[in-house]
Amino acid sequence: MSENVLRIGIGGPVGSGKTALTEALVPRLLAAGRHPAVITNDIYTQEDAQHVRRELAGILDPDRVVGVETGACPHTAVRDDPTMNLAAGAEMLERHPEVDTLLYESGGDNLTLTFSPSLADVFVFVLDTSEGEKMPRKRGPGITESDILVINKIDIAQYVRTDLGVMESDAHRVRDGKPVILTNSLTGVGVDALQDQVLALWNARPTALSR
Ligand SMILES: Nc1nc2c(ncn2[C@@H]2O[C@H](COP(=O)(O)OP(=O)(O)OP(=O)(O)O)[C@@H](O)[C@H]2O)c(=O)[nH]1
Ligand SMILES: [Mg+2]
Repeated sequence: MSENVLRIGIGGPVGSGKTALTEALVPRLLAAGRHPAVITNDIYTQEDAQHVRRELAGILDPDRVVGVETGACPHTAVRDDPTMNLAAGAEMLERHPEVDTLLYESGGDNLTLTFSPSLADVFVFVLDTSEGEKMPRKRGPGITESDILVINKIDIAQYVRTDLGVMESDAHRVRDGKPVILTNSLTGVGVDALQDQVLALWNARPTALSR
């Protein structure tokens, strides 16, 4: 895999908004002059890949969206043995050599999920406000160690009695200064900031020249 292909891993609990965030990021990446492709993971179906193709119709070539059916525990496929996902990424780049950004969405999973560094350069973990304001305090490697923690669905915090201020400050506390970004994936609030942060981390990576 070329060192010049940015691979973004998007993980997090079931339903937190990983697909919605992916769909919000792609048009922004295109506007920034990048050439993205999307690889979704679901255990038994192509549900998320179909959603992305539908949602991005006319924006992203449907052939640049692939669904990996993991058939088993979804975090295994992005953490312990990412072979299927590495192969899906390699096939995508073979079919579309212009692609310079791969977005990997993991299957929804629990707090133990992480991305293998062999699969993702930037690991984004997505929580949402409806999971409760206690989530950052529950920790887990996605929350504490991901490159960027997203707190999504900020628009509904008020309806589920989540104090966003508490959730955000707890998130900062457990992450020792690593970035935390608040988003509404459906309206795009916070998604520009997320893209900026992803690209800043990517641009600051050690390259072959500096190693
Ligand atoms: N109000 C609100 N709803 C959201 C937001 N982001 C996503 N949703 C909704 O939340 C539901 C789940 O979103 P998805 O993007 O499918 O979540 P996911 O994390 O990809 O789900 P899995 O892949 O099944 O784990 C959908 O009905 C979305 O429309 C948000 O920021 N605000
Ligand atoms: Mg999804």
